[in-house]
Parts: sequence; structure tokens; C-alpha cells
Amino acid sequence: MTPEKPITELINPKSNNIDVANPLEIVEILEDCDSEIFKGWQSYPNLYSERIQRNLDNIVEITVNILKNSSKNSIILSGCGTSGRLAFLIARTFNEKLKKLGLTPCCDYLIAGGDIALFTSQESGEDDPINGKDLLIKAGKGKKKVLFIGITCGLSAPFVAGQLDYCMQRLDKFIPVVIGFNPSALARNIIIENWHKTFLNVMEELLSLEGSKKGFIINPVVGPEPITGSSRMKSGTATKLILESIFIAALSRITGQKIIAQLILNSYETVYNDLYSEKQKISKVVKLAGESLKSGGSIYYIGYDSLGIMGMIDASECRPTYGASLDDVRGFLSNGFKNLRNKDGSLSHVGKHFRISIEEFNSDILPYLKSEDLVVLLVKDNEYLPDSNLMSKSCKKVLFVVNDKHDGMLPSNQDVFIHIKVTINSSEIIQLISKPIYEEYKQVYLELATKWFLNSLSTGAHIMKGKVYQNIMIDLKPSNNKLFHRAIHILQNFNGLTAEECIEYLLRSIYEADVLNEDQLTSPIASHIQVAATKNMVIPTALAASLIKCSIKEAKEKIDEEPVLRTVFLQTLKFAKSKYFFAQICENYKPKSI
Ligand code: S6P
Repeated sequence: MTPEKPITELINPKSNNIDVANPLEIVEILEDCDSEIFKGWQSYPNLYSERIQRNLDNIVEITVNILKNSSKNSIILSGCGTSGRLAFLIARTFNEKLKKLGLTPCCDYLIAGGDIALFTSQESGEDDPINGKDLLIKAGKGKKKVLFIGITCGLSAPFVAGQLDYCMQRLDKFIPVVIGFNPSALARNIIIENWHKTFLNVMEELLSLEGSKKGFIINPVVGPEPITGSSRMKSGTATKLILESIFIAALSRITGQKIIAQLILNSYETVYNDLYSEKQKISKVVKLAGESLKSGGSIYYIGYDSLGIMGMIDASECRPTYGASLDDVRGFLSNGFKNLRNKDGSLSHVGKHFRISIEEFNSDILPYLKSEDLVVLLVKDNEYLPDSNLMSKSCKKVLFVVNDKHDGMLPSNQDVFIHIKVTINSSEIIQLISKPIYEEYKQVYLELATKWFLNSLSTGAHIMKGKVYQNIMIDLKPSNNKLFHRAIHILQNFNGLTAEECIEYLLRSIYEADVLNEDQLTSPIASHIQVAATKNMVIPTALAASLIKCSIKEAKEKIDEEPVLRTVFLQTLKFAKSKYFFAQICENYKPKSI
């Protein structure tokens, strides 16, 4: 039976108790949820399903043809939030590979909100289909053929909808592809503000192009996210694997080695096993990271080359996912913007959070490190030499080394660092994809291990800080249309009220008013979002007010007394029960889908 809600928004039963799990159990739950990337979910089509594989093979063939004339054609990857960041990462990686082969680097990326969204969330850009289309027209100008790959894990982002729709009007030039993780029928069917279609309408049109190979949908189901709706996790990982498989298969063909995308996808399972075999150690880091955040410390990732980018991506997601401040988790990269090679070049003038090089870490952060802070070094092979200034600091330190050699030496100061060494079983991968291909693309395997490690670290740390109730992030900011609707479902899930009643509580919390005026009631969602973006604890406040049936002011006071959401929530439920006998909510409470 097809669920009514998109699978990417459902609650994963595997992680229902992740908020009360210990660090090792947290990592084990994440491992279990991640297994669904490869195993699939229920009887839905998965990564290895015939239709998905057939579409991948067709896209590989198209990619090869595009690359044969790479000075005239281009491949544009586009998305919002994490999906846009991954578009950037993959375009960067494969442009380098093209250069190495003497071909024109023709991969481009588009991210809603522009390059500053590579480090900081700009959720509202996601809602604009016209801007998406305009940016695509600009990026495709002068090109003969464009393979456009729109990434939207929930099959929901208007920014991408506008682009796919435009491609379908210009099929002489564009080949549109969408990557997402819901069945097509569960694509978002809510009218996009200031536009004439829903995402579902766009999907239906795209689906009709598959037969003639003029457009494709890559939508394996990888199951609900471990933190409900947090598509940076499994969906983000699956996005990276799919895109890399397409490019590696295409480039290998150009260099005369024939490899199918499916084998490349298979090869990533090795990394899954290798990374999670270190779960005991990973859980020690989760514990340290949780302690840092709980005691007001910060977490700093310092990474070399693309591992640094994985750190920056993970850090940038903590604000939209957990309402973290930009100082809670930050990422730094060797050689900063020079190494990043983003389109807009250096953004370090934009503000302190855009000072991303290790040199800037050394000048801005290192002198002020406190014992509560945690520094996580992300290195491949054994390229890292311990920095004596960092060693002398009393902060917590972790060294994460990922490579494919069992005999690698670790730096000497073992007593100062927690070491994690993840060894990729290269012989297993080589059996699947051959030695030359593995040697050329080893970096993508190291990045994958790093992504899983960092996702565990930041998710676990925020869980320990008390930011999650069961497996739902209650305190998300309703800062775009998708999140506004998610907020309504969160409220409904916990208070059992109707959608209309929940919208009213949500608006009361956003506008800090017990009685809403006509303007507030009739404004479009885009206006509510703008106001919500400036407020804190919007959903917990609405929830407390709806459960206790109190004023917004009283609800806020209750929440201010207790920063840990689980405690606020349980206290609120208890209070509601004693005051209004909401026995049904408290005793029979069963989470529904969000
Ligand atoms: C999710 C992340 C968000 C999403 C963004 C795009 O964990 O915080 O930034 O990536 O909303 O979502 P989608 O479904 O279009 O890929």
C-alpha cells in the first residue's frame, strides 16, 4: 500500500528511540538506517531496480556523448540546501577529472541562494521556480546540448521544478533528469506560490518522456531518514553515490574501460562495512561532541582537500536541521577558497563564518580554544603533522584518518587525540571496478566514509544536547514552504488536532499573538515564513500552547525555563494531562507520519 505522505517525510521506526539511546546505540541505529540505502525499503524500487538501472545506463550514454564535445555542451547539476552542495561537490570533482583527460571542464552547479548557500542555509531560495529557471537559462547560454540533473530528495523543491519545466519546453537543447527518493506519485502536489504547476505535474510530464529517452527520473526509495525529514543523511548519501556512478561510468568509457554504474554502486557497500566496523570509536567521538555542545563549546572540523569540504557541508546543515548557531559547528578547509574553487570565488569578506581556511582557523579560533571545544581533524593517508600550537591547547581533539592501507602510521601524540582510522578494503572494490578505476576515483570512497562519520558525529551530538524528541526535530525553523508544512504535521503528530487548528497555533506562535488579525490569517505562506525566520522556538511554542491551551506568552515562558526539548515536551504533556486530562494524547500517543 502506498503511504499518503512522501517516504522522505515519514518517521523511521528504526530510530524512534534515538533520543534516549547511548552514543554507541545512536551509531548503531544510524548504521541500521543507512543499510536501507543499499537494501531498499519495503517493496519499493531501490537503487538496483531494473528501471533505475536502465535509466542510469541511458544517462551514462548521454553523458558520454555530451563529454565527447565538452567545449560546446555542458552538464548542469542543481539543487537546494544539501542537494545544491552535493551538486557543487560533484561538479568540482569531475571538472578536475575532465581537465586531467585534456577535456574542457563542462560541469556546472546551481544552488538556490547562490554560493553563500554552500556554507549557510538559505532555505527560502528553495521556493522560487522563476529564479531557478532564470539561473538555468543563464548557465546554459551558448551551449549546444545540456544534460540537466535536478536534485530534490523529496521531489518537492520549486527551484528545481522551474528548471525541469523549462528544460521540457526546450527538449531540442536540454535533457532533463531528476534525482529524488520518493515514488513519482508522492511528489509534492501543493500549488507552488506564484506559479502554475505543482511538482507532481512536472513529474508526470517528465515520466512521459522516459519512453523516448528524452528525460529521466532516478527515484529509488531508500526509506525514511533517521531524523525525520533530514534528507542530508541517507538521501544525501544516495545522491552522491548516484551522481558519482554516472560520471565514473561515463569517464571510464571515454578512457576505454567499460564499467556499468551498477558495479560502482555495489562498490560503495564496502565503505559502509569498513566505516561502521569502527562504530565503538565513532561512538566515543559522538560522546565528546555531545559533551562539547552541552557545555557551550563548539565543534571545529579541519579537513584536507575534499574531506574539508565534507566537513563544511556537514557543519552548514546543523543550523537548518537543529537550529544550531553558526558557531556551534564550523568547517575549515586547507587553502580555503583557493581549494574550494566555487564560482563566486572568495567570500571571506562576507563575514567571519566565511573565513574558511586553516590559516583563518589558526588566527581567528585557535588562540581562543576552550577546554569545552572539540577540534576534529579529517585527513586521508598520513598527510597530517600535528600542529604544536593545537597540541598545547586543552580542547578535546579527534583525528579521523581514512585510507586504504592497513600499515599506515598514526602521528605519535596518541595520548592527546582520539584516533579513528578507517581502512577502506580496496581489494573488494578493485574486484568490482578494476584497479585503474579505483586508483583514479579513490577520493570518492574516502569522502563517503567521512560523510557517514560526520553525520553520526553531528547528529549524535545534537541528540545528546537534547535537540530531538524521539526522532523528530521539533525545533526546526519553518523557513520555507516545505518546512512550514512539516511544522504543521509535527504539531498534528503530537497534539492530535486538525491541520486547520495546527495552522492557527503555528501562526499564533509566529506572530506572537493570541488573536490573529485578518492580515495574518490571509497572508500567503511566503509572508509567514519571512516572519518565522526571525523568531526562535516557533514550533515548541505552538506545541506547548496547543497542549496546555495557554497563551503564547505563557508557552514561551515555559520553554525558556527548560532548554532541553524532550524535557519541555514531557513536562508539557504531563501538565496538559493533569490540567485537561489529555489522557488520550499521553497514554495512547503513537507517532504518525510527519
Ligand atoms: C535537509 C537539508 C535541506 C535540504 C533542502 C533541499 O537535511 O537541511 O537543506 O537539503 O531543503 O531538499 P530537497 O528535498 O529539495 O533535496
